[in-house]
Amino acid sequence: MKITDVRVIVSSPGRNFVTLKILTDEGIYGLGDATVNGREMAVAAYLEEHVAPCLIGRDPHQIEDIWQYLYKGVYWRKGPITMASIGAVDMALWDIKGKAAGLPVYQLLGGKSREAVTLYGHANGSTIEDTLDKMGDLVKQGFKVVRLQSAIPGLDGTYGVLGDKKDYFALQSDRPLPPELPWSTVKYMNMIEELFAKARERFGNEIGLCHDVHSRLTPIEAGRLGKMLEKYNLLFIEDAVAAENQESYKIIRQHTTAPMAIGEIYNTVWDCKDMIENQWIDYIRMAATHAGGITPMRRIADFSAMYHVRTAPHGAPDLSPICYAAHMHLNLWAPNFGIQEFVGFGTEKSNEVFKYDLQLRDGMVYVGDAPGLGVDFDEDAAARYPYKRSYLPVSRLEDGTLWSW
Ligand code: EZ4
Ligand code: CO
Repeated sequence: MKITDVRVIVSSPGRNFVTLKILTDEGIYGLGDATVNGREMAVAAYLEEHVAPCLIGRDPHQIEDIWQYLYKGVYWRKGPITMASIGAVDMALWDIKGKAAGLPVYQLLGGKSREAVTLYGHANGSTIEDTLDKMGDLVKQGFKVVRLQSAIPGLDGTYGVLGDKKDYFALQSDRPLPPELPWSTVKYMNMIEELFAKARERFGNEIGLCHDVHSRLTPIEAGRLGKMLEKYNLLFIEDAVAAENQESYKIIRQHTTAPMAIGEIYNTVWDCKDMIENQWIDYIRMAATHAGGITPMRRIADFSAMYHVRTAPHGAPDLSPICYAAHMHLNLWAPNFGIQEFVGFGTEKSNEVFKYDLQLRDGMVYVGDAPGLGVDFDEDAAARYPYKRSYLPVSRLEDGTLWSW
């Protein structure tokens, strides 16, 4: 089999997606997701100008060699643009191999370790009561784990809380530049315990709870947060601290037994190797798109398993359904799978473009038996939704200092 064409399609069915389609001389094609939110055209150019020409004529079955060629064979290793480009190629090649073999990708990885994939849903509210009402809706739908985020009194607009807006995309409205949102660690620390205390009061001790801090704290503040929330038994606290310095998590561990999760913006295992092998974290949250595809996600899962770290892949709406499907195959296989983030199966618009064979039942996803990744992409539908420049918000302290988003 030979690769005959490589197409890069940037579309915006609700939000921007960079989709890679690799075609072969046998009529089989594979799909990959290369979306890097806010920097979509950089990945598209990297793929079109620098990667596509190197793929034409190659045997798509040689997934490992092509991965090494695009990683080690390039002077510039790592980084989100490079790794998302490699990630899309890798996903598309696993898709092709599955279709050629007539098997879903989870079978190629080693088969099912479980019947379905457990999800956590998002409850984001403008008050604690509102957040808990939203949690109630998810519990009614059968979710066993819910992530809670609530607006902070005295701060206008808080991470995860979008008011009447559906997503960060809508938040930009007529100003196509990054929206700005305020942050105060003092105000946050003063309110956060009540959210989890009331959640346990109302929903009891069985339901799983998660929380995303979005890298707003220092290590010692995160230690204090962990201690404060320990008695509410969270499944994990996510991104308590940005960890360019991985030793930050050592400090957190010295102060709390609250489980820690991190990884959604990591590009290679080198970003989290110390945290994993020192057992400073409990869940690794990397995404197939941003970590360089299914091949390294599989390696990271195995490496993590040796250190009691479980997988909890990122599931934001800016990962396309192709990445989501890749996660579902990895999640069905990984012996140390923990949980999958879930914010819904796309929007009406994105569902015109992407077709997939996944069923949601009682807070779990059941994966169909279609060969490959089981996703299809309608190029004509995508053409109806052209790229639109967009950014995530930035966050600032109340005095204007730029803070972590
Ligand atoms: O920050 O959607 O865990 N999930 C998240 C998401 C992401 C945004 C951008 O990818 O942190 O809310
Ligand atoms: Co997150």
